[in-house]
Amino acid sequence: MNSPSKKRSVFVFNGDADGIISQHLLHLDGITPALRVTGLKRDLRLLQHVPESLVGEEGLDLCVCDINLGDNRDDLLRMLRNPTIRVTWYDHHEPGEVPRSSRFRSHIVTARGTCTALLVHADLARKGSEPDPRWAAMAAFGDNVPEAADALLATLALPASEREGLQESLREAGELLNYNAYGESLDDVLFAPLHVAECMSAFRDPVAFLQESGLIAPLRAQLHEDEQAMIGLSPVDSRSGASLYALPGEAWARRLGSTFANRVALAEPDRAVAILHPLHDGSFQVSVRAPHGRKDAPPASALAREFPSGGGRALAAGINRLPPDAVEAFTKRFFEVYK
Ligand SMILES: [Mn+2]
Repeated sequence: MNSPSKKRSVFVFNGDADGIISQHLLHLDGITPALRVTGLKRDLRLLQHVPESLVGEEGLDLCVCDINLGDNRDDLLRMLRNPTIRVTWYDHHEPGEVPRSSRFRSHIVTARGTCTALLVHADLARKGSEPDPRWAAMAAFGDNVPEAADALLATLALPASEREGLQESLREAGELLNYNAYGESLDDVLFAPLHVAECMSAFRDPVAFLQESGLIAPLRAQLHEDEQAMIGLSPVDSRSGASLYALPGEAWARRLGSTFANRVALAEPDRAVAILHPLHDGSFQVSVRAPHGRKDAPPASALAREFPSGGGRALAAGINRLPPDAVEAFTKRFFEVYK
């Protein structure tokens, strides 16, 4: 347990399963934050929302979970200039250069197969706390690292039948909380991530949370409905090496857009996939998936970077904002690159 401190704490975290559960583990370990700051998956710069007025004379402990340091570096450096602020950062995204300060502690591991809640869990365990592994397992399922989740659950030494049941409910909950963080604005999601975190704060037992929070059944129903809508989608243009999809401007499509991209990419390993997600201002967010079954395929990130606000990784990349008058140019390049 943390020793009682007069310092105020603020939790800043990604609004998906991993972010919410990471800060919950810190809360269960004895920290009650004066403020929680979170958002949807697409809200990358969360540190800017910590009000300077919170930094009282006793100082401030900032715990940041599952958000990228690189996207928040300016705000972090500004805060570290205040000698009463201490920052602890847990994350698994590529951070870029990490600031050096005696008041900055980072637990950032970018290796595959981990997620932030696993890092928090390990840190607490190392300090002698006994965090419940079922929470971090739920987060790991949500972040799509099921091997790590299974490994954590194996430490519980449950009878096989019981473990399988637990695995299934934690997997579903992790995936549902993750799904709940996707959208363009809070109007798109069933529960604001802040509400999810506040609900969760009352539960020490993850199974009680699943059964009693009232969050899981409505999310399950909405996901089912969204998936029904998704089944009817076909590409607007499909050629031998690539398929292009345009999603409708509806809330379900904003929630399921990236799930859809991954699903199509998995189903068609020899074909590149691009998906246009319409945004409220008339422009498009674009997801690009390179054909993972073709070793010689050009990286999706190279194509994405040909356009402003584009970037990503070799297999999965994107353009944050493609103006409507650039759609034609993008389509042309996409089918040229992936012939
Ligand atoms: Mn994560």
